Amino acid sequence: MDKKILKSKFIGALVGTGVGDAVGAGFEGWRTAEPEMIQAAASSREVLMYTDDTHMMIGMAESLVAREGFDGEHMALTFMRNYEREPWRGYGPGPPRIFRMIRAGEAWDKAAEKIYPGGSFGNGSAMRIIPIGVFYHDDLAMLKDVAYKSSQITHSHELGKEGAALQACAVALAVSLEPAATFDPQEFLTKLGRFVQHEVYKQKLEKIGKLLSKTDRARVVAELGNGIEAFNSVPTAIYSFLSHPDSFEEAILFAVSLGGDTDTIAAMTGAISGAYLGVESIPDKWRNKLENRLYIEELAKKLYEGSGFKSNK
Ligand code: AR6
Ligand code: MG
Repeated sequence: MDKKILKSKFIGALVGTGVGDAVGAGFEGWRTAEPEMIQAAASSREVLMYTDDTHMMIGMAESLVAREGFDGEHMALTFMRNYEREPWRGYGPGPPRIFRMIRAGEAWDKAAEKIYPGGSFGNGSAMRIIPIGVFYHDDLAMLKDVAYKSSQITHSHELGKEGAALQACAVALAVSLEPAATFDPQEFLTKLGRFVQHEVYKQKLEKIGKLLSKTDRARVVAELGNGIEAFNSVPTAIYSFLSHPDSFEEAILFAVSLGGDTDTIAAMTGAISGAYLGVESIPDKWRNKLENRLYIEELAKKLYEGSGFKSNK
């Protein structure tokens, strides 16, 4: 693939996360939201502020760049320090408890097992996984291994880890697609189906395939979910992208219109769409107003430059 295109896809994935997160943030918990209302809310704001989703995604990118690949302890400490500087970003209940345990001396890969039965299956480890998705896009076996390990920091439940790996894979496949080739959503789903192991996700992917010919929002929510659990949000983000593969804006408006955990579902949708279409596909009216956009772009460029020399500790 042309280097300029690949670089634009890396930047599109990270900026797409931030824009989706920020555009969706005002609608969290809504039953549904009309696209006109979503547009109006975004244009009424001077700065599009992001939430914990993008904040953690930034921490993941910072750690991958600093360590030239995955280093679990470094990543956990980066998440913890970022949280301590900006605890007001709207974090879920689990991660702050884990950061306090790590601060008190608990091992980075053990703390998460102490909250919730079997660990968390919230979508918190999938919403931040985008840097791993782009950095390891050409090695899906390593991507899966690293996605699981990164999830272990805060989300140790199998369904949390698998959700993070699935989102990483969707981003990686989107990065790898040649923009000039014809896009085949069913082929994209087949590749994701080969990648996942868990029945819960395999069934959701099958449902996505059947729902693609329809555009019934209520049915999408009923069958795929729009909740805080990884299995009720990652498949919904994949659907939002696959049903609007040619337009970043349409994909985001659709994701937010579904209501529920709108910031996270739109963040994950924006990541996949931006990874496929590149940063130029993100409307200027949103991109230019994204908080910390230049820093997020700089991180994406560093990930792009470092992605030839990956490590996995
Ligand atoms: N059993 C029952 N409920 C669970 C379990 C479990 N094993 N695991 C998770 N939950 P958490 P996150 C439920 O706390 O994933 C922000 O708004 C439980 O109700 O690990 O980082 C972001 O924008 C728990 O409170 O946090 C995202 O929307 C919830 O899942 C979201 O929060 C979240 O899991 C990310 O949250
Ligand atoms: Mg959030």
